[in-house]
Amino acid sequence: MQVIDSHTEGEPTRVIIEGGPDLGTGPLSDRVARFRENADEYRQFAINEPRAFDAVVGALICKPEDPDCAAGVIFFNNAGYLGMCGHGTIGLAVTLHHLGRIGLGTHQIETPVGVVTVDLISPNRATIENVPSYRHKSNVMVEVENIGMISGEIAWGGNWFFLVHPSPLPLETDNIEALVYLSKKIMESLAQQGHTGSDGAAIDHVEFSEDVVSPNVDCRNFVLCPGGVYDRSPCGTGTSAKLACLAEDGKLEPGATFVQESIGGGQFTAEYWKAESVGEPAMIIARITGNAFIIGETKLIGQPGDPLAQGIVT
Ligand code: PYC
Repeated sequence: MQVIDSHTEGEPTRVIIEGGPDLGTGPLSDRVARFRENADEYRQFAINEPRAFDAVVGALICKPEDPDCAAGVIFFNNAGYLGMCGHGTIGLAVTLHHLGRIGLGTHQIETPVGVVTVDLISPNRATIENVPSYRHKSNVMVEVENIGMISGEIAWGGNWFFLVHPSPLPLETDNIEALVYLSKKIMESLAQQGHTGSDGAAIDHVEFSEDVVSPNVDCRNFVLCPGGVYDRSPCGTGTSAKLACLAEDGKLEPGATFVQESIGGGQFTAEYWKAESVGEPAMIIARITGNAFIIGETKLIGQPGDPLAQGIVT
């Protein structure tokens, strides 16, 4: 299997460019189901230790159904499959450009949850225009064993998020272990207490955020991803969900710049406008800009007789 690795504001993306599964044709939502049911060993091979580590997000390039799209993509990680991935789409665009498959400018990319637009501003900087995002519920109370009640919002940004603001713990790197522990407990409690997205899907990302008093940054965040690791970037789908909540509360005007910083210091510059939508909930379109850099071109090998040829399956 041939892969290209990049990082977007610190968060890795591994794009499979050769040797991935053939998932046939049809909507990407059907192809991701085939990937999960019939070809999950490819995900494990590409993403599990020792070939990768838990924070890596994989991206399988697929032929798009829509001829106007430059590519289709299915994102996956150590736990399974993602609807969309903001940092991964920026990494994918930079990778496709590195391969000479796309030029600078605007391209459409098909994902299992809809078409996104990516504007490749330079070989290492891109803006994505995400699928419509919205807040599903506010003031959701979840009881976390030995911790107490935590209040948050449920929002869609291409994945389902539970957003807690202000963060229950200071967003400092010394607290990462405690933040991972607490956000995992919240994610488990959400599932146990029956909180889901509007479509009944699991809420598989938890975001803590805090306002930042600085001329260059508006907000710092910490995002727990489905596989129990935190996003090293400010999380594109999480930032989209956050913008949807700010828009609903009238705390951020359409077109106003919002700089989101990750706990590790990577930054996304974001803005939104109101999507044309009928009725409730009100939808927004988030635009997220960030940098990505190529860090490796690798051939992944599985030798006969290797008991861990699939990687370490947990
Ligand atoms: O950037 O949307 C994102 C993302 C989701 C999971 C990891 N990164």
